Amino acid sequence: MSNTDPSKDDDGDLAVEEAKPQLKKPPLYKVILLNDDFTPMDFVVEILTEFFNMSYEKATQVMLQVHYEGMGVCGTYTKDVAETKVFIVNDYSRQNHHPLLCAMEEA
Ligand code: TYC
Repeated sequence: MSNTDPSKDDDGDLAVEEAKPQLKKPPLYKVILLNDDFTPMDFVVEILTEFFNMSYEKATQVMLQVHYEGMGVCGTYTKDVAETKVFIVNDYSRQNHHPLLCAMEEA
């Protein structure tokens, strides 16, 4: 009888099982904008075109989604890039005295 099960290997040698590859994709994060009653629509469109490389049309669509539905996704990034985008957008909004809130959540 042939013996192919390594755990029943009885020849006195050490049975070595091949390790599974440990290559996991890094988690991704959605960068989101939240609605408020005070930030001008034009400013939100500027944020989306300048910091998220959207066309004027796409930026207007996303801005209106945030305005009517409460939140919208600006893009999906690795953790470091998402954190940097959130920081830059919130910093730029405060510099311009707008309460616009940008945040991130795991995708
Ligand atoms: N609701 C704002 C207004 O009526 C516009 C707005 C849109 C604000 C998107 C924030 O993330 C936002 N001026």
